[in-house]
Amino acid sequence: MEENYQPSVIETNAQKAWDESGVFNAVEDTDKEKFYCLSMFPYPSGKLHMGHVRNYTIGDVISRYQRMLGKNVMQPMGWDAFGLPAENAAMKHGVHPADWTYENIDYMREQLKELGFAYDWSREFATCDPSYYRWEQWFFLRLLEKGLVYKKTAPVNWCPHDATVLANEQVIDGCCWRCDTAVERKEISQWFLKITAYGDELLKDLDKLGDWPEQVKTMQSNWIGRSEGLEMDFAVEGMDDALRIYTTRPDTLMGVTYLAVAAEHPLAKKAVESKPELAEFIHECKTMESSEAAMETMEKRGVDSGIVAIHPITGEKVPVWIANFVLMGYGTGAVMAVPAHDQRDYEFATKYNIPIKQVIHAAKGEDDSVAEQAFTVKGVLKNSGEFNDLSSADAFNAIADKLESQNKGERKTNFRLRDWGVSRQRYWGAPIPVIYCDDCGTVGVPDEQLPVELPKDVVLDGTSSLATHPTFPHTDCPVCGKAAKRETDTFDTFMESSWYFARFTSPKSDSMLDESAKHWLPVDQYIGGIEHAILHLLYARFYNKLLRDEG
Ligand code: ANZ
Ligand code: ZN
Repeated sequence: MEENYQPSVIETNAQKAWDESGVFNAVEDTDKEKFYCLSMFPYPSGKLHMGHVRNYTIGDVISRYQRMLGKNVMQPMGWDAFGLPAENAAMKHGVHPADWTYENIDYMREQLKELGFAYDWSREFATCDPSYYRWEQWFFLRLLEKGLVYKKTAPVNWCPHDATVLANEQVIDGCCWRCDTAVERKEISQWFLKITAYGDELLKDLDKLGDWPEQVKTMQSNWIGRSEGLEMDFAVEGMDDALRIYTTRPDTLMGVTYLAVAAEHPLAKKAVESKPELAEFIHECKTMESSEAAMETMEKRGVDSGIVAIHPITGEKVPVWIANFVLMGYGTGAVMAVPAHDQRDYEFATKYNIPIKQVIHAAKGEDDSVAEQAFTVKGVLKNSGEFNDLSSADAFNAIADKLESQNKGERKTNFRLRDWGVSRQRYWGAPIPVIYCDDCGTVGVPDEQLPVELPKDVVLDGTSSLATHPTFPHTDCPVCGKAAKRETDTFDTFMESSWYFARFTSPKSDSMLDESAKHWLPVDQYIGGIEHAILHLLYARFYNKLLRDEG
């Protein structure tokens, strides 16, 4: 026996013995309570950093503790292996993204082994393995059949010089990272997953997550952002179609002094026909940053469209403005503006000299003046004719009932949550398994042709993608056999990380998941960073429900 502890000798020997005996390989055992301990799998960036060591040590300590309690512990490890850094490294060092990725995996696996973590390495996989992403493609096709995925145009960052789409990380101060050309917003057709169809359930089921940190549940709840309101129609002078708006405060209806529509709203396009000078403002809005953070702080601007709407109760004329603070992607892309009771509408009205009409007063005599700012809390109605003296809550119902009975509106629940855009115009990702045929339209790749493998022979110069590959886009239509085109977008890498937790239960299965999933799921303890509180954990919860509904 050595006098001093010699890690390189003792640990190497112990780790070799663990490896050979597979001591940490989890075997299903119905006599013991199972414990599935999962640490967020790493992106194989090159080498472990101390953040990894910290996170994985916590997971390993918990696993050890649970094992000592007599439980049958499963602690797997794998690699979140698709994504942009591999393409950047490929360009910088002239190595193929696949080679770069798998080399990094080999290196980092050794590091994790040297740290002595008790992983079940027999379950290891990388998400860039075709044997993994084929099931992601297969599952996407099931969702396509169910109508839970669809295509629509959405804006991307576009470099006109390189003629390429840029990821957000590739836009530096509004310019292309490669050539410094000003980046434009361009609308292209992309795939979406209908997460909004599960919005109610994702919100409600937060209550079932007893052990999740409150902070995470609150963040998810705010992100989902459920709101109950009313859609209502304002007739438009000289037009057949009414303008439909969405409001959460129908009680303020009698205080409306203007309407506002998004620059992309059809009515804005109509307005340009008779007022060409509006075109410039509309164009400016389109190139503007549309992130929510930017929306909050930017200067509120607008132009009077010249179009006049009719108030559904008083019959008064109400001007329609085009405003940069109205988002086309939320509600109906049009709002009724009540400057007395909404701060944004207030600032806008003050700036453009639009009247401010107060219709809500404080219930208990607090200061409810609108001389300097909007009065935004609920209260009692005044200046509202037949609705005077009702509380905001009662007025909501009275006004909703009245408009519903006249077919001028309907109650509507909205979510701040948007459908999940999963298309990426990048090379290093899982191909989206769809074929476009001139005669048959959009056709899913038949199951027996999966996986649609990512071709390896690409030249990576920062502008290339599957779309510029010499052969990949060309195929035959699976329905009629004529020449057809493949989809050349790849999946957002969150698609892989949304279900890897389940695949670890059946890593070698020749179906997406097998009976083992029933044994090991749910994950009993998940360990990772708070930066994943919303997107990753919300997508994973969504996928869990999708998997359930697919049986
Ligand atoms: C009139 C009103 C009066 C409003 C008032 C608020 C206060 P949440 O809770 O997030 O659903 N809105 C509706 N669609 C919009 C869009 N596409 N872009 C920007 N704003 C939009 O917010 C709903 C409220 O946000 C709606 O209720 C609408 O303004 C605005 F005293 O209508 B409100
Ligand atoms: Zn066809």
